[in-house]
Amino acid sequence: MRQYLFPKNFWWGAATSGPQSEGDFNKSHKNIFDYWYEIEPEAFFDRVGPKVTSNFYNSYKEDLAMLKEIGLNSFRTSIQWTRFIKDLESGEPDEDGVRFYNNVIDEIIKNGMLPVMNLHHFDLPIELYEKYGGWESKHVVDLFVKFAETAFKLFSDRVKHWVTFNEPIVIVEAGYLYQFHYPKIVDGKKAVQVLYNLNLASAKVIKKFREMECDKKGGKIGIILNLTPSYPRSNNEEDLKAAEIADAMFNRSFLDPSIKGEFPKILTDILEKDKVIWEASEEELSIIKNNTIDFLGVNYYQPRRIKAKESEFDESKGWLPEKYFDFYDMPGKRMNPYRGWEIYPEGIYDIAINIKNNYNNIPWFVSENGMGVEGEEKYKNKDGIIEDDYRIDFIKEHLQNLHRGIKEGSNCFGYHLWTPIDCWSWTNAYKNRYGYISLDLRTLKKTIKKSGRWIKKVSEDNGF
Ligand code: BGP
Repeated sequence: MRQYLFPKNFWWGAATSGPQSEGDFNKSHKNIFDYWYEIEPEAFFDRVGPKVTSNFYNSYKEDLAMLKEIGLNSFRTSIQWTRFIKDLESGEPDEDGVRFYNNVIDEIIKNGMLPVMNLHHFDLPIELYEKYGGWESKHVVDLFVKFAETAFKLFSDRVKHWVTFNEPIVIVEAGYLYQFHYPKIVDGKKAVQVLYNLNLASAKVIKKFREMECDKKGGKIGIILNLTPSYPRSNNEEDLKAAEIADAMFNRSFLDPSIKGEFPKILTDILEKDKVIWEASEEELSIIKNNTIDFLGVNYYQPRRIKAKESEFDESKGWLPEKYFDFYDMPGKRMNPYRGWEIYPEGIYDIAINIKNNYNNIPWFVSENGMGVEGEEKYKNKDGIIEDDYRIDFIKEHLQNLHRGIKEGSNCFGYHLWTPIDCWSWTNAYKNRYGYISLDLRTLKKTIKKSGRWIKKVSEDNGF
């Protein structure tokens, strides 16, 4: 008997991105990761760069057939700006890019899956960074809208679920605060402008989508945010306040404008007081106000533990969000030691209830969740299949918490694992594997793991 039955038409799927799966074959431009790997290969685990990744450019047919084989009914990937657009200024498409994405979309549909197409997954063309400062520039915002327009024109007849950005806060954090991604700048003021420009870009793309009447033809558009519920160390007032500010900075800074059309006041008050507020015009703010999303994707991996500041903020690096809180290393927390992320399945329930109570119960889905594990080879059985019971348990625990949220009325319509086939990860390259399907880096052979067989049954039964 199924103990956890999910709503009708639930999305059982998985997500990847263009830069992490396709390889750089035939691309007309380089993105910031292609470039960064060229100048600093040692920044990537085992010096493996984004050149081949999972070879999806060449093997998309076989790969998508495998996704069907494990019972998935929906699949997200992203259209690479650097592959799809030939002229970045005019938005004119690249012939081979058009051919490739047309084939991919057709093939997803042919295999009985719903295509979910994302327009940006950290993969800014390097030229736009060098010429204009990338997302620091509002001209780049407008070029992104042109790219989106070309994509809607060519694919919106078949693609009905669009996403403007994947995890835009990561562009801010990794590129402008904590140096995880190129350009590895530490500049709070720039970070704040980038945060605003990304919100503006998302709203402008949504505006374009509606002007082109993609919505009238059954299309829906959303954004994917990595939500990290911010839990205070204690219930004392200082810890609560610190957690509230961290939540406004890392979650509500995109959640509120995307759904309510407005930035949280607690955040804008701080940025104004500290004189680092973004440059914005009335017209832009009204675009943000009037072009909110149809659905939300939530990537959930880990919570954020916060405490009140314990030491004086060091002003020497200029303004940073940590002026208002410290990250809290909670003793005894359960960890994924390979990725260094806390495992806290209850977080997904809290997210479900937060969306229900504070965000008009907007339709949403889990757009990424998953467990990256190093050295999975050692779990191979005699038939060469990886027995990843730890992944099955991880997914089950998260689904149980999600189910509880849905039972209490949260409007969640799907669960996508990161990722269908082991794929390349930013600086970690192929260190940690996340897939339902394994990839042999040497031969590029793909093999379904135990979790892949398991999810097929879950998808067929719509629960477990
Ligand atoms: C998310 C990204 C994905 C993916 C995933 C796993 O933040 O949207 O692109 O990479 O995390 O994380 P990582 O690859 O860093 O281990």
